[in-house]
Amino acid sequence: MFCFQCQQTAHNTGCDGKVGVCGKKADTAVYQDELIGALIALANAAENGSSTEKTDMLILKGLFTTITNVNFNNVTIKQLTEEIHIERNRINSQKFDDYDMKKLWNDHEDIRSLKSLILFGIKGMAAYAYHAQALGKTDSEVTSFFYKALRAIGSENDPEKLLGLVLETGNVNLKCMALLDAANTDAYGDPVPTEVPLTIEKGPFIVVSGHDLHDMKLLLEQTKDKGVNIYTHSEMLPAHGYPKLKAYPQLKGNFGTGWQNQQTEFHNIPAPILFTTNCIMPVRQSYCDRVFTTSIVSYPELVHIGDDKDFTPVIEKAIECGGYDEDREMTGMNGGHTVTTGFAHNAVLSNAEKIISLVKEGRIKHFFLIGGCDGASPSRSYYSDFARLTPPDSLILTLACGKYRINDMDLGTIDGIPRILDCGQCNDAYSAIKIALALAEAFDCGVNDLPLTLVLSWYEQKAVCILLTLLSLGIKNIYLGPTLPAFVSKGVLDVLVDKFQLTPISTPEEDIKRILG
Ligand code: FSO
Ligand code: SF4
Repeated sequence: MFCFQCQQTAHNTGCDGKVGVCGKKADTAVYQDELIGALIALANAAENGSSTEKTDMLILKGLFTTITNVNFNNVTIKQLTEEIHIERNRINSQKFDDYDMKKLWNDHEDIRSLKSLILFGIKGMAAYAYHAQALGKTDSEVTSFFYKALRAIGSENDPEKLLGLVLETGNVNLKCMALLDAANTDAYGDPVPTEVPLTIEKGPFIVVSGHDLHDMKLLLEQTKDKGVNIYTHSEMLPAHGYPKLKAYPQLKGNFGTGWQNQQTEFHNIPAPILFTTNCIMPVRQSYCDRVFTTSIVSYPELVHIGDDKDFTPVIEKAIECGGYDEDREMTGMNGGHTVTTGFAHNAVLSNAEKIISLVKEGRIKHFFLIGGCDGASPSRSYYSDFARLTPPDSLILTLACGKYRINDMDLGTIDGIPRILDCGQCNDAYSAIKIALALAEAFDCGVNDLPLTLVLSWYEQKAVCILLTLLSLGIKNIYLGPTLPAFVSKGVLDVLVDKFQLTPISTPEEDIKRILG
């Protein structure tokens, strides 16, 4: 096997043994490569314009399936590859061979690096497009870019053209995140600031993980008046901010912290866990009979809730497990008892005038975006240490699962505005971008001239497409950690540093000094 698509890749060079650091086995990695090779052939077969909505859906599913911590199941991966072959033959009677991914992994390191940025970027974007599609929103520019990018991975070898496509991936992903933002807010309303308890009330409950708000809504509907409470986990936390989701009284609070702690946090849990997307980790014996998957998530021998979205087995399991006998007080990573979410673009920008006058009065001197994915590496304590060191006259925007390192900290308020503002899931980077652009407009300057610093943590491929979006917007001086991606070659890194001053994190003390100095 060879895989180097995520931050925890072995030795920061690549997983190439019998099993990857994430638990993905060598044969699964090979089947995932074959799936991507089949998608490239499908994109080639569709070049004459013969693709249909079914083809588009297979492209999204195929890319999403190969994201880190989504699918560990050889059977469903092979089934999907077979469906892709059938579709390729259906839309074009000419013969199109699958692309051999070994060609890519063995290519010149700069070409491999540029194509990896495109491939991993469109994997992340496919997840966002899939969620938007579940709510009935598609965008032809976003859809057709998947085909264009896949074809280029199979055949383009001009580094300049590939670099252009890397930035185009970021640009199209901005449209895709806007599409998902519109889908979520049209369906469930604009998020409002909401304090979320971390205490688990006694009685039956279900823990819902992942990003899919549509699945969350369906489960809330199906648990109405059933005496079963619902708790969010990891990236599902922002669900609490959406008016049409928070209206369900059984949506009680949040369970646990970032995805990487699930094996300890789910140990002997008296409740089922539903994974709607990544990040699922290899399931331990002490809770394996209580884990359910749906949508693209797949794991051998777990019960999968199919497209009919009948969550009865999950609800029955919750009743059977019974939950805790007494309310169970839990805390966040810093000992806090609640966390707050719901500061998406609408909520923050409705306070824009106040924020602008606080800046003018010198009471807010700097904005930080400290966010992105979490992960197991001990060096990720950088982000909590960094947040603690930020001066009291600064505001911190946060998003994605990396927020759990800071979201229960009490960093106080500035004139009633909490110093930590949770914009939402990773795709809600769109909100952070909207906020930054609005501030730049108010101060009549460019985003790079604002007293704003982005301090990002990355883990999997959604973070890749978000980083590309930020670069495509010309945002400079981004601090990135905990390590730089293994798939970025020295030559490509030099270009990114030269063009965008992309900066690897050092220590919180040094970085803060450099930023504010
Ligand atoms: Fe995290 Fe996992 Fe949202 Fe990712 S739960 S790591 S970037 O899937 O997608 O932030
Ligand atoms: Fe290794 Fe990450 Fe690939 Fe898993 S997804 S095999 S940890 S590089």
